[in-house]
Amino acid sequence: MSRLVVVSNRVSLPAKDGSPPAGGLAVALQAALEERGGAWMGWSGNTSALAESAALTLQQRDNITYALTDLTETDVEEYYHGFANRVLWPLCHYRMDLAEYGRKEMAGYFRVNRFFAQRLAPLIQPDDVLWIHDYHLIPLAAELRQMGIQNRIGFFLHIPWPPADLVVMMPAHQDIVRSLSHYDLVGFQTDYDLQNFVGYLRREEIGDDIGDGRFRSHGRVFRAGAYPISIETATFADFAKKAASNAMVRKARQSVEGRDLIIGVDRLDYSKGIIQRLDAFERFITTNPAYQNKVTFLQVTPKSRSEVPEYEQMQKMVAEQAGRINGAIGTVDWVPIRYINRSISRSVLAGLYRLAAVGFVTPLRDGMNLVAKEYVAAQDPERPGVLVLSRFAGSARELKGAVLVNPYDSEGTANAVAKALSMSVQERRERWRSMMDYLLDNDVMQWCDTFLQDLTMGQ
Ligand code: GDG
Repeated sequence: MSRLVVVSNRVSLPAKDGSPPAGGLAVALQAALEERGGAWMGWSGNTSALAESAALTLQQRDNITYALTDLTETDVEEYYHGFANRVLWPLCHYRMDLAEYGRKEMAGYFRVNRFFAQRLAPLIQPDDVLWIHDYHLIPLAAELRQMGIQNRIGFFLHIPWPPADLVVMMPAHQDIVRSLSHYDLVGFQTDYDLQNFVGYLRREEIGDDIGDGRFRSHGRVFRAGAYPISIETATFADFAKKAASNAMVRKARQSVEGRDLIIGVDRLDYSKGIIQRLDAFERFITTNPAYQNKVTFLQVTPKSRSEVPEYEQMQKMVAEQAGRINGAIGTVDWVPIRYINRSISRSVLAGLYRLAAVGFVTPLRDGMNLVAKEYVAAQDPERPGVLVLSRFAGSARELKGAVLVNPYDSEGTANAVAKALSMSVQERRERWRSMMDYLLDNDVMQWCDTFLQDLTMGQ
């Protein structure tokens, strides 16, 4: 079996005490690395004045080398905050209105990818299989190819790939798509993303579908497919069951006693539709007054990317919105919305999912959305809650037992919450069982194996 070399913007270093990493992706990639041996390279998260000349920091844990690089402040500003998070992220989430394209940032993005390639190349052995992750590193294969690296290289995009009409609005779109043709396998979250990508090749007349998931573009033949990412379903289900005895979860249960809990969990990001969700919740209460003092909506929203102005502004908007709604519909003995603006432990999170009658997952656009899958896995099979899920999350393509909503339709979303809360236990069980069976068969290990199998196919 070939060694595996993973590259992602950030690296998940294993805990010193040997405990498993938090989050399914890190667990799956670490398991794949342990099985095959290899390396995981990425940015350390640190800035350094010397990054250009500094060597990689290597940490060896059994058969895996963790290789970390610092970046200069300019690199972080241009590559990470600039092009990745202020151009590619908004564009791929259909928010070109928020994109701030600049040539300096684009040059920084390609420069840092070249820098990654230069650092990575000496670690690569002839038979290694490389797996590059996400929108920060799209040009990495092209840079490696230029340096003579001929290994199998796969790429997985964790965020959506938008329709051609949107992609062409980004001035650098040709360079970005040309870069993708240097991979052997390009993985998207859903068939919709794949269709959008194929539509772009056709529309720009730069690629042909030559059948069997293979494409010819820019003089290269590569494969592209949909590989919906997942979670460690069985482990998470077990974790959630055990979390019921967690002291914090017990306290939470006491504090909502007699009320149904509705839970929302998202990084603070405009793609997650938090403002629209709060509106829909307010509408649900005002149109269903019988639920006054009968529900608690808990929104857990750890801060993310606070240095990007849109995110700082959003933080204020969400806090103000939650405060306004609580002021408008709350009573002396009832706070309708509880808003937590920091990260909580994975165990408490799992316990809260299980406690909640409704998982309220309504992104305006999301590559997959693992919260939806975690919510399902965490449920009590006897008394499962109901997932209210945006049709614009990649996970809506798979989780057929969810109540699907359009988050731009506040009334429709409010009605869906009412429907979820009044659903019979039998219907809840049926809906949950179908989703849980699907997630047990399609967990993150299976995702990882399928991608790597396809990447090495015909090698
Ligand atoms: C990107 C794509 C795609 C959240 N709050 C806390 C916490 N979380 C954990 C959740 C979940 C993860 O963070 C969020 O994953 P999502 O998939 O929902 O969203 P993104 O971060 O935007 O991820 C997305 C994903 O990549 C994978 O491909 O699904 O579409 O945007 O695991 O549980 N965890 C803890 N405390 C919190 O407060 N411990």
